[in-house]
Amino acid sequence: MAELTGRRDGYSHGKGGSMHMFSREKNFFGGHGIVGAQVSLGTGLAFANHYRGNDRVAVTYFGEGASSQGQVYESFNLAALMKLPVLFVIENNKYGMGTSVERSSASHDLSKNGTPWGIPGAQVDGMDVTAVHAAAKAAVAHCRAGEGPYLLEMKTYRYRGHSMSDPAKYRSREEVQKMRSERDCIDHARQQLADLGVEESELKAIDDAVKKQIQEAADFAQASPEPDPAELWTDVLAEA
Ligand SMILES: Cc1ncc(C[n+]2csc(CCOP(=O)(O)OP(=O)(O)O)c2C)c(N)n1
Ligand SMILES: [Mg+2]
Repeated sequence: MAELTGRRDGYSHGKGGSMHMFSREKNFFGGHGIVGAQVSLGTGLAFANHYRGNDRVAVTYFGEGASSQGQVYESFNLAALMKLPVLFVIENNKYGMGTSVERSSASHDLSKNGTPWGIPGAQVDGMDVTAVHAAAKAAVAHCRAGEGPYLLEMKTYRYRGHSMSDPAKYRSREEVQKMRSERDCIDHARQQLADLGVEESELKAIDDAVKKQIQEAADFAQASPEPDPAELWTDVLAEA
């Protein structure tokens, strides 16, 4: 939250914003302002893990819009060629910033986009947390066993535009409302827990704890000062 609001206590000291949420300590290597570029970075991280001989798997997330970018396929080639431990996750929420996947991609089953390189893939109901967990577990096991990359296409949805500059005119209000009322992933998880016998009061306690955590993060961010102008050029370039 501090990074999002450009504060000194943010992960990148408030100078990166949403595109540079980065925590070396948590092995979280952030997003990227260039759509699709995080896929090659994630593949590079997988190469580092492969080279070091550890058992880590790099997970790289990208949208269905990003999935048509050229460097995604350069990354697929290298990952398959070198059998790198990388899990590619396409978050197919049906829309990019200006148009639908049907209008922007000639491929209609994105889980098969790695086929020319022999990268196995699966489509997953991304609105069902248990389905996501099961698919991710199997895919990570594949990567960790030295079998090379794996591709998961998570079928999901986003209720808002990509950003404030996306008026989301590519779909109807009714479509959004229908997804919200019939397919919401949190409502679905709540129902799954209720079916397992979890009490309403326990669900409310989870909700309250989450709200408290978010409020604390927002308060922390707002209490943090903005970066000192003297910091403008620090942490921008690493001399090797
Ligand atoms: C190379 C490049 N082209 C265009 C943009 C502008 N842009 C930012 S996000 C976005 C749409 C991305 O769509 P998708 O990958 O489906 O992501 P979603 O917002 O749906 O998660 C575009 C075109 C960019 N940041 N980088
Ligand atoms: Mg999208």
